[in-house]
Order: sequence, then structure tokens, then C-alpha cells
Amino acid sequence: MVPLVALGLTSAVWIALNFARSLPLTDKTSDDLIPGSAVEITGFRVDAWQLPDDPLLGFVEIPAGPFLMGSDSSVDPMAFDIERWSSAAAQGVVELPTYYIGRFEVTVAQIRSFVQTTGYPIEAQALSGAATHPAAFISWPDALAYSRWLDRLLRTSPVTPRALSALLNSGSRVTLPTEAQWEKASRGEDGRIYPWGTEPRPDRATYQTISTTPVGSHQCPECPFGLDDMAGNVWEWTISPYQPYPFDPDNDSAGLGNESLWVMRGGSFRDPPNFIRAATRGGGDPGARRAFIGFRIVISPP
Ligand SMILES: [Ca+2]
Repeated sequence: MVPLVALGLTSAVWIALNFARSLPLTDKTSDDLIPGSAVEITGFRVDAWQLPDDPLLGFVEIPAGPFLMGSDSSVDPMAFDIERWSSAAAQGVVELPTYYIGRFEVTVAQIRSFVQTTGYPIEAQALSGAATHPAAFISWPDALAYSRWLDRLLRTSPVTPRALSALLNSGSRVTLPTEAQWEKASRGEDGRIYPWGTEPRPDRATYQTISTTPVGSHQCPECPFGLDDMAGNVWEWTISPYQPYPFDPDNDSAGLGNESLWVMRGGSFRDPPNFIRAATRGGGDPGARRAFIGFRIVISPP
């Protein structure tokens, strides 16, 4: 069973339209373009494109090492078939080098800052939410355009923390997480079902409800890396196309075509507990813009 494949639109047309529209319009730089894009928000830096007011601007280090990926339906009865690692093994060990991932989903305020600066032609609904909520109505090309913009900014801006500059100068880049990076950041190394353990917990995530909540709404001391909303709030785009396992980082574009879907992870505010599991794989048409789809970003090594 494949969750969310029903999102599909006429993908060939969508891909063509969205890449054509994704070119920045650099003549639109008025502060009035996006009302409220430069407001002060507690916990975020208005001088740093509304990124979190952390030493690494919201990026959290995920140390190098192996983790257990995929689902064993004999251990997790909610597991979908598409999460099985292979015909021979339910789960597989994946080794990843050190990377950094956003503590929060990308917010509406951050998308407003991006659009204000670049004039990027985004759907109006993506700008209409509350500033500290996760950005939604974001297509896969929108998410990639944001990450590429931020990559360029962080490489050249004087406000970039020295540690981030060092990473970027050594070949790392701001992008969307791979499926494996996302899953390790969510469940840690030990194959747990949810970021906090084995049972769904309404005090740890926003799910099975009617709307998103502000990023950072949930304390999760049990979560392996202190990340917020890895379960629920909005689904998060990855840079991985939707393909059968095993996950192969060196062959991530094999079989891509106009009908391809991209993997989304984590479930959303409106989903039941089985969709917010750390191993759940959603497949989304890259042009889909929905109230329940957003993203978070990583700094990925070369
Ligand atoms: Ca999420």
C-alpha cells in the first residue's frame, strides 16, 4: 500500500510549468512586496531571513554513523509494504556521514523573506499563513528554489556564523534532505517507530487535527536530536524520488521520468498515527501544492 500516491496531477505539465516559473525576478525588492515579512518574531532573526536565533541558525548536527532504516511489520504492525527494506530483510543498516538538518520545518515567515528578496512567483496561499507556522502550499520546485537561494545567501552574507561558513566553504550545501537523512534525523539509530518511542503521543506532535501549529510547539526530550515536528504538522519534501528500497544514494535518479513522484516524510496535522511514523513514505507529485505539504532543509556534505 502506497500512502498519498493519489496526490498525482498531470505531472509532466506541472514540472515544465514550475521550472519555467522558478526563475527569480530580481527587480522586485520592495519592502512592501510581502506585508509583514520583516517583523520581529521571538526566537527568530529578522536580520537573518527569519531563521532561528541559534548558534547555527537552526541547523542541528546529526553525527556520522549507521542507523536502522525501513520497517519490520512483525515488530510494527502499522508498517506499509513500501517500507520493507528488501525481499530478504525487513530493515537495513545505512551509514551516513555527518550532516546538519533544520530543527524546525521552514516557516511562513522564512518563505515571505525569500519571496520578498527574490520576487519568486509562489502561490499566494504559501504566504498567507501565520508567520511561525510551517510553510504549506509549497511544491517540490518551490522547496528546492528556497534551499538554493539560502545556500547562495549563507555563502556570502556577513551574518552567517563562522561554523556554517566553514561547512559551506568545504563543499557542503544547503538543500533538501535525502530520504535516508530525513529518517535518521527522525528516529535516530535504533529503529524506533516514532521519534520519541513506540506509541503515538498527542503531546509530542500535531496530527489527527484540523490545522498546523507553530513550529517549536512540542518539547520532545526523548527525540534523538531535539528536532521538532518530524512527526506531523506538515509532510516534508525530500530530494529522493519515490522508488523501491533499498535506498541507494549513488543511484537516486535511476528510473526518473515525467510521471515520477518525490518522497515526502513525516505525515501532517490531518493524518492518523500510522502516517506520522518515522519510516512512513509518502509519494507526492512535484507540482502538488497542498495545505499539508511543506519542507525542512539540510546542510549536506559533498
Ligand atoms: Ca513535519
